[in-house]
Amino acid sequence: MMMARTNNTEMLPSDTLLEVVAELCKYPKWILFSHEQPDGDTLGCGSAFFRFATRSGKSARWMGPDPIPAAYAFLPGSDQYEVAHDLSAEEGSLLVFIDTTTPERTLSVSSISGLPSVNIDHHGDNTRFATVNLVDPSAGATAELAWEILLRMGDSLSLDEAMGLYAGLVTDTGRFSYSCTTSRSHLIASDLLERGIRPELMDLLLYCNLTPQALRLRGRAFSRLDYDPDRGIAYTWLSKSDFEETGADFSETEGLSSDLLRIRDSQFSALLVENNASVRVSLRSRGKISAADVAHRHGGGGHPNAAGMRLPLPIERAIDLFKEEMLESHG
Ligand SMILES: [Mn+2]
Repeated sequence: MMMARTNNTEMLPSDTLLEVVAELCKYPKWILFSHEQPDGDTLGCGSAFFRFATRSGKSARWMGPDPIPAAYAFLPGSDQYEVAHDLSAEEGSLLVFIDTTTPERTLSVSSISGLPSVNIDHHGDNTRFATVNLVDPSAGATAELAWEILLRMGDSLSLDEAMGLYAGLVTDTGRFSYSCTTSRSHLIASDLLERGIRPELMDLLLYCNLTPQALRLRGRAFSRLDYDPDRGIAYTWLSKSDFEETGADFSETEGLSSDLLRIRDSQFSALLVENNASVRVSLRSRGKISAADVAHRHGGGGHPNAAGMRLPLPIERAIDLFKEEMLESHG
């Protein structure tokens, strides 16, 4: 499998990647950060780095501001994941930010400026806040960068580590369907299969894990779908009472915004979810309208095809604002 990496110039490591590898080798203790509302990529990579550290005699902590959703509890090491909001890092440790656009997206680390840190990400809007910043927007998932890094650390990958990387790769590429998917994504998947990953088992773990409550919640969201056929814009919403009445959890809206784009000729979708005093908006796009642009106007962030933001409004006002904005900007 090394063949794939040496024959393809795209796979030659950048100086920055080698710098990240050098930093990781140098420090005996890693503190791994996953971002808020963690997804399969930030968690899958975190799991892989965490297991790799433990196996290679380093000490590691893995943490983030939000708990790991039940769907990702199968990831190796997730039982040792720490939910925290701030941290005073000990000297001699390396801070490793994974899939995290800005430091605000994870827990706050006091006096981060004085500490060695690496930032491994594929979001184009990453603010390059660390000492060493490996930001590669051409990567379909941070897992692609993590794979390259871990293999450069002079060791093989265990099945546990391969599992984390595969989870990140599959979820962030939308099961190899988004435009961010490249031949490199498939080469890495191929390598992970060679290492023992069984795709049908990963599919069971990652996608066949819904509760009946989650399906009932989806039913509510689909039943009040609003669709503008001229612009190809689909949106729907969920209120706090939808969660109370179905018994579904807030994390169980995962994938719902993408499902709206399954409407023929649809271009853009939004899911508005009432959560405490604000509304969380998940945006998905086929590209004509940049989801990241819409999110940035409201203090959110993400990719052109998938982004999110939070509106400090009651659900009715948030829906009105969304309708007005989509009519004004793209009418
Ligand atoms: Mn990612």
